[in-house]
Amino acid sequence: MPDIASSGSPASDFSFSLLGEFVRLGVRDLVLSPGARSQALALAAAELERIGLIRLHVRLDERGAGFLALGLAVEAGRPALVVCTSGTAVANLHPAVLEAHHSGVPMILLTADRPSELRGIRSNQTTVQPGLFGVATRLCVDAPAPEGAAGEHADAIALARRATDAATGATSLDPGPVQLNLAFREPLSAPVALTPEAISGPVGLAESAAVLAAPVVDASPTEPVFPVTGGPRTVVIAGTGAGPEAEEFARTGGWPLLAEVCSGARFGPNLVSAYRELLLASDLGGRVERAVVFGHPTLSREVPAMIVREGVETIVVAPTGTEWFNPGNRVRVFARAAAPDAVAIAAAGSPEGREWLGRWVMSSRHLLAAGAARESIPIGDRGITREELAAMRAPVTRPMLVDAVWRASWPHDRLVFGASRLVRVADRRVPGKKISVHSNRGLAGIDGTVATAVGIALASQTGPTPQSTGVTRLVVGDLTLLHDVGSLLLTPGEALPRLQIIVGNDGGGTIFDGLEVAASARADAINRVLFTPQQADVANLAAAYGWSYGLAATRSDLERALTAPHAGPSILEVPLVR
Ligand SMILES: Cc1ncc(C[n+]2csc(CCOP(=O)(O)OP(=O)(O)O)c2C)c(N)n1
Ligand SMILES: [Mg+2]
Repeated sequence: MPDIASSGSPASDFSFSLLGEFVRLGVRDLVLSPGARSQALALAAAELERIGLIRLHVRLDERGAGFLALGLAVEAGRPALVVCTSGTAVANLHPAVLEAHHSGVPMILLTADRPSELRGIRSNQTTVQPGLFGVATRLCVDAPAPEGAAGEHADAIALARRATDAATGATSLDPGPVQLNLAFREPLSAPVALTPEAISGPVGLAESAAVLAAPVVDASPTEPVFPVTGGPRTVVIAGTGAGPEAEEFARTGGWPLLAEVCSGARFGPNLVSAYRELLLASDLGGRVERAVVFGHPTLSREVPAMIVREGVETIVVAPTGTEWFNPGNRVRVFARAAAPDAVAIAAAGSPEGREWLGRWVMSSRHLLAAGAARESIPIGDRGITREELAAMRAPVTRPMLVDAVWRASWPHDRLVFGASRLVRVADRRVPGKKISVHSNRGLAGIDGTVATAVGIALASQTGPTPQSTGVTRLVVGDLTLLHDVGSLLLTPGEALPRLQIIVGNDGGGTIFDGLEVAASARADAINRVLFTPQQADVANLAAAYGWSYGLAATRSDLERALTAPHAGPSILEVPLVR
């Protein structure tokens, strides 16, 4: 790339060098919130968008911007850049940084700051930004203000490379957030017009299919594959992030697969969907001698309870990350990868092996069939029966809602769950299906959920080879939607996400009704400080933000709205009884 240090503003020259190198390294999305201190980065980003080298997403609220970057990275498998100004703007990125830290999602923050002479003297909009995110960043660099000195172009390139390596876990096997805190001095920017050739080197968006197909994230473990031998009565647990490896492992070893709904492994012949009930059954869960865990299980108490039980040996497998799932500090083996050995594969075909697997799988199917029968519609053989009509007009229940969404979702779609109740209802009952499901389970916050889903939708539907031709559906509770309502604010002129938000509106946080204390404490106190009632008008919110809106009070409304969603962003409100 030619040195374009010619604008008259070292801030702008440095910004072009830095962003240009990120583009060359394969970064495609940049999320930006407005501010004066970050103007050089912002204007460079606008120019790169103009010549087709990046997709720019402008968001007013930095908290939503951070989660949008998280969603983009979850879907694309490579980091998005986040640009913001100095002061509280930076602090608003903290929730997304924590979620990315705990779920191992790459993210690169470019936080603009005052130069050293303006720090610590009560100058406006100035705080201590380096290190603000503590241990949550893989790398934090406080870069001094560029002055136009020789070598700054090379410095910018080196900085982009270091940041990308650290965020993707290229050498550390620990992907996560990176903060480049960038000081800028006046003149804060100067106009620059680029041609695509100015950012020479490999790729623009139009010719970048090969780069898009090969994510920057390289999660291949360097350690050997741990051999899991046959013998003990084994179950395979798949939590968030487990992916298809867990399914393959369970199938090869002939072991039951207890896969959470957002594990990416909820499919295949060995699947045990109703794992929570069965872990409590003495003749199944009670007889487990060994658990092999993939991903991060968070949706049940039964899984950690089994792992801490006397007589259960646990192996935890995670290709990346430095903090290991380890309930009660009882895990014996931690491995980057694992495979059943020859003894295990032979044992899988033995009568004992087949009996063990068969009992789990059949028991789960029976439980699921019983649950489905309770929600099913009786079909008459002579036209539409009165029962059918009544069933179609019945109010929507939570099981009905998650069943209908699950049925409507296909591999070309994306499904996202908010934290709270509905993800747990789904986890207990939906059968196997090889579809893409995401939930922010790093910290299971109810914040940033709308923005995360927008990011997943946008990343899945754009680029020269879109990964999804379908819709993204987000299933959330009312409080979770309201918490991130600001992320409904989209920017005119930007691509619209094909996103259907399905909000189960029960007027507050009904998950807390399940707490033990709800049975003993005063009902009005539980209401006031845990349930926290809300009466927001979702239809008017949708209208205010320009989202199309629908109400599904009955099963027939619901089925119709799910099979023919609006082409752009839409909200489907589903009233639920508390
Ligand atoms: C940022 C954040 N604040 C608070 C919580 C605690 N919390 C968990 S669920 C919940 C209520 C969610 O209510 P809603 O979205 O309506 O779902 P429901 O349980 O009613 O289905 C809250 C406040 C959290 N997980 N994250
Ligand atoms: Mg609710």
